[in-house]
Amino acid sequence: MRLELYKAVDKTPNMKDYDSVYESFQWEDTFDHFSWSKTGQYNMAYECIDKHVEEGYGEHVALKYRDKNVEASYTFKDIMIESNKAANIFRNQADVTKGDRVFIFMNRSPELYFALFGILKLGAIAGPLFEAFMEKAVTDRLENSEAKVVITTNELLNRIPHNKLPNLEKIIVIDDEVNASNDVLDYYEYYDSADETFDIEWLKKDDGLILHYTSGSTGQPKGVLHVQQAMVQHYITGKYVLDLKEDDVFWCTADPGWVTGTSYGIFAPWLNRVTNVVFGGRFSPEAWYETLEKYDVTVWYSAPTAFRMLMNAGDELVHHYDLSSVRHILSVGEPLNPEVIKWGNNVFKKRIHDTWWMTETGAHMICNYPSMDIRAGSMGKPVPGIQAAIIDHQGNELGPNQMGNLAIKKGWPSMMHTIWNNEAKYNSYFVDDTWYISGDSAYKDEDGYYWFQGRVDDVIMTAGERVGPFEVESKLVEHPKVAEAGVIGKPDPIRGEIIKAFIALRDGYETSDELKEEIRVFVKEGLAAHAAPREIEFKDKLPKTRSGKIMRRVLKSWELDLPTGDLSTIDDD
Ligand code: 6R9
Repeated sequence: MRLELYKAVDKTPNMKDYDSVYESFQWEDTFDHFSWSKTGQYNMAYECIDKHVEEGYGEHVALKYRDKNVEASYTFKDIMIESNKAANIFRNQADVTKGDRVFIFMNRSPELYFALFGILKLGAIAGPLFEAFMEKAVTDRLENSEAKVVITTNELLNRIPHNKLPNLEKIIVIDDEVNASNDVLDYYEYYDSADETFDIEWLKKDDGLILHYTSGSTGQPKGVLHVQQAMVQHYITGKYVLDLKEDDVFWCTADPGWVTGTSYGIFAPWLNRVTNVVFGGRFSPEAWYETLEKYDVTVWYSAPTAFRMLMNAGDELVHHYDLSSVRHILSVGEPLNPEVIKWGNNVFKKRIHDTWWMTETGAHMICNYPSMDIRAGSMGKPVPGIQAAIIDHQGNELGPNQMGNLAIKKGWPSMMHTIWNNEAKYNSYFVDDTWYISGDSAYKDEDGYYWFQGRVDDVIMTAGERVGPFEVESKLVEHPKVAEAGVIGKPDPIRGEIIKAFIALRDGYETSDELKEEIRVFVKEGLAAHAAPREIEFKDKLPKTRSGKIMRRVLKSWELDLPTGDLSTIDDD
């Protein structure tokens, strides 16, 4: 039996007419919504949580959490108090202050969300780390950001090589029975006596908010820094794209280790004061349908891989659940294929709305809106306030139906502020200091709809997760039997792409299936499960430029059985 009656949510879209809103929209028009328009002082935690309590919505349910053991519900007031306690503990025990990088390395749990807002209330920069990261992935990120504190659990603690990280002062463990020491603190030892009130640290619009590490085609993962003013875009896209309204129950399935899990798994719903569902367990079609049904989810944001996995579980299963509360479904992360759209139409009697954006853009860029005619296969049209274009390598705008680089006019509120410790990398994203170059190729049709074509670079999108080949290759060559490795994305019907590694062994080692498995496990345990190659092929030698750079383009051609093209045009850098 349902615990609560489903409250019907008004089905009229928040944005009733895309064209006229797009024409007249100014970012400034949204500023009134925020307290800083009067005070000049910013803090994301205040706008997401405390403000709602002050305005009389303290008892409104903010978070509904479930995993296989726990089910819990928290009001905005509960989260305010819990995050105040967290902020006090972090300040008093670990001396966290404004601008410090504090990482959260936890599986999804209510405490992760309390800790995150505790960090933000201190004016510190939160760095979420995906729970599947193993030691190398964790070390690279903590080292690059010079993190001062990590919040974690007993299970993940041994993946943080404390002694190799001179800047890391404290690790705070939120768990039962913590083995505390000088630098490893037991959160609950301080919890009962921690004050329930906290004076929020007020910030400027360009002060740091969150640091997400993401992969490019070369180099180590880079730290994309977002700042406080990103909230303008989180709020307005929550309203126009997610179509969030009072009484909505929203579920974003992404983990906060990825940008979708923070911008839309945390900030957008809470800036819009809606109930946010978090499912902490492993994926299973039953558990997912059950979550939709149990919480009467009205707006659901997920990814093509997840939809394809549900689709594979069969339509029969769906009939065991009452999914009639769902009124709006959205997708992100990979191309949304027509079969999935068809499945959505059948099963939910709803059109799945595609949204396009990236870690670096911080929020939605090109989307399908409830108010707009959708063209299946198109990513939609730019968000109000965003100017997009297709440009060539020189930065010239191309006309309709011409394929080129998808670019965005610099200066939107949620644009990354910098790449941590790498100004040159940041600058390399822009042409003429005007256009941000996405790295995706696309074209625009006569009516202004954008159509995704692929990545310009070698970045792999596997099951909606962005994996840089370089990071995987670097790990592979650490294996004592591997001499050289080249990694590509291989098309896959469920996951979009899978990671395939071409490997040349050191002299004296024989190829075998056991060795493939050994290498896979090596990456899985050293870097992350999702970064481990699903396929490995041994080669005597890998194709390289004269300077020794592995030519992934040639590997891809081998894989797809395409001509390898004119090899002399490959960059010789
Ligand atoms: C939010 C997120 C960004 C890359 C992006 C593109 C791919 C995202 C897409 C899409 C086709 C869509 N991508 N949305 N491809 N259709 N609707 O996913 O961020 O992890 O940084 O990945 O994902 O290639 O460049 P991130």
